[in-house]
Amino acid sequence: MADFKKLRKKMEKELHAKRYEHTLSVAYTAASLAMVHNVDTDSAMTAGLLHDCAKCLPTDKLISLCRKNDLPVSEVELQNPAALLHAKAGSFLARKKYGVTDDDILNAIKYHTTGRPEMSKLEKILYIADYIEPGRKHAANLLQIRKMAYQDLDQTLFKILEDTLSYLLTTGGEIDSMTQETYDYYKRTRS
Ligand code: DGI
Ligand code: FE
Ligand code: FE
Repeated sequence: MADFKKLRKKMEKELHAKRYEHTLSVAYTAASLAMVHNVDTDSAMTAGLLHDCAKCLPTDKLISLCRKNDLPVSEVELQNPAALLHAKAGSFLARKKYGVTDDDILNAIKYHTTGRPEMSKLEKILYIADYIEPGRKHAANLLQIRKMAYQDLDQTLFKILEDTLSYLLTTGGEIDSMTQETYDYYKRTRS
């Protein structure tokens, strides 16, 4: 079993207080979703604890970390590094700095902001937990989405993607090609 106490201490040092609190909330929300949807709770806790581990790096560090380690950076990611690059960089650090070897956990971290087509259950759980954790207050339809999350992962994922895209459209945020691809894929395949 992963040493959650150690990981928690490391994240407490690495993150600002509010981001650390969000991290704990995501970890426990992901674990509760894992219990309901028959996914390994240790993996969900680990993914939750580490998902934003690169979120508090300054932008220049974030970009240089990606460049130095040959992580591909798109133009949209470069324009929105705090929002988009922390997931990719976080997955890299989870492996290199925090010793995670499980690819499912690493992918859950890597795609927690944009999602991707054909997500695993763990990937969906982290993506959803990040959106619904109790500290989140402002997103549209939160009450409905929180209930849905404990019943149907795919339906919830699609609803969040839909709301995220319409939020980005109203705020003029640039849409990452992976966010769009994920939305298109789940729109096409949804039952
Ligand atoms: O790191 P968190 O704040 O906990 O949450 P997150 O990693 O899910 O997302 C960070 C932000 O990225 C959030 O405000 C939603 C936004 N986002 C998701 N997809 C896209 C995006 N922002 C842009 N510009 N483009 C996207 O495609
Ligand atoms: Fe994040
Ligand atoms: Fe987060």
